[in-house]
Amino acid sequence: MKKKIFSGVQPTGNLHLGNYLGAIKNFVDLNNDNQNECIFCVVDLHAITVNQNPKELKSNIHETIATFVASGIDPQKSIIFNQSQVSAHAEIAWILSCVARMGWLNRMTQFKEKAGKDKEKASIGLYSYPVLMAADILLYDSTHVPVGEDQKQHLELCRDIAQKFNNDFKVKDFFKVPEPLIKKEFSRIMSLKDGLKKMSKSEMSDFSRINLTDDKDQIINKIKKAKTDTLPLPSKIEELEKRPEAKNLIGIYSSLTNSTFQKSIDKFAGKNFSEFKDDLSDVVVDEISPISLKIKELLEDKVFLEKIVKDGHEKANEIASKKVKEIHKIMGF
Ligand code: AQP
Repeated sequence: MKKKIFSGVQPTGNLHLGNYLGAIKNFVDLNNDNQNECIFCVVDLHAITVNQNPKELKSNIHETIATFVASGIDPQKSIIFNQSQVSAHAEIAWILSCVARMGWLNRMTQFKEKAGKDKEKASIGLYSYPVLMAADILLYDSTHVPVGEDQKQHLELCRDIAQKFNNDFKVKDFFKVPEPLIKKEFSRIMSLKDGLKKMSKSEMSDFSRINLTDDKDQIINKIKKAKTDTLPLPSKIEELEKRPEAKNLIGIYSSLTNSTFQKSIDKFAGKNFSEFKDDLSDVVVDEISPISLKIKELLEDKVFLEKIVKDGHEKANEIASKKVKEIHKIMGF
């Protein structure tokens, strides 16, 4: 049985090393495995749960597609498309929002974090975002969803919604209950300025993240300025627990060198941060610079980028429309 893979990235600008190591790098590996059918979506309907400038959104959509391709996703093998172009996503999100329970959504920590103290002023879309995410996944009979650790809770909600729909309408296995694909180690990359906060596109300081469009000098400079502590690097994993910034940087190094925490710790034990940061800069530059250059090159060719999403849209729409017809029948519409 082929695995059906689905995942999305919001076109909210500043795609960063966290998005890459937590999600996109995984997408590329899945794309390269012929046992998989992959669909990667630019989730622009999710992006508008917070204010967006339409011009910037358009350019961020192009940048996200360019990032997918520059990172190594092959549009001939995988479907790449734009969520807003397939109207089934919004329609099925409505139906699923009549299945999901308020109590389930009230538990979502991402809403609490993103809405902050002013939750009365947050959009309804920000609150119901995980239901739209469930529609995205379930429309394509996805079996596996590669995401960063921060999306685990939303995926559990998606599974609950699928099971409740199947039970309520007595349609056993109609919606496939998807499995998360979350890397065990290094699944959450933290801010370079605060090891307790996740690296994020919307963080004000550009020095908190390595953007996938950063050039060599910017990467070196950001790593040089990354927050650390005054101690030398430890020799035991347990010692990292109280040192979040050191843990994060060693995690990034290990992830990029396909190594383990322990091996990286063994390599740098007792050394000072400036020595480690030189090596870290080298591996980040080696991985990210070619992607950054390729993104810039692809962004010059908007016709090519538009063609990718047009082709992807046709394929995605065909699959989704079939599922919508079946859902209509089940619902009695
Ligand atoms: N810091 C992170 N570490 C590991 N994985 C991460 N992801 C995001 N941040 C990290 C994963 O990247 C994928 C795409 O994320 P998204 O664009 O859909 O939205 P997000 O999770 O809300 O990303 P940001 O950067 O945190 O954006 P803002 O600042 O707008 O909230 C997802 O699979 C996610 O897990």
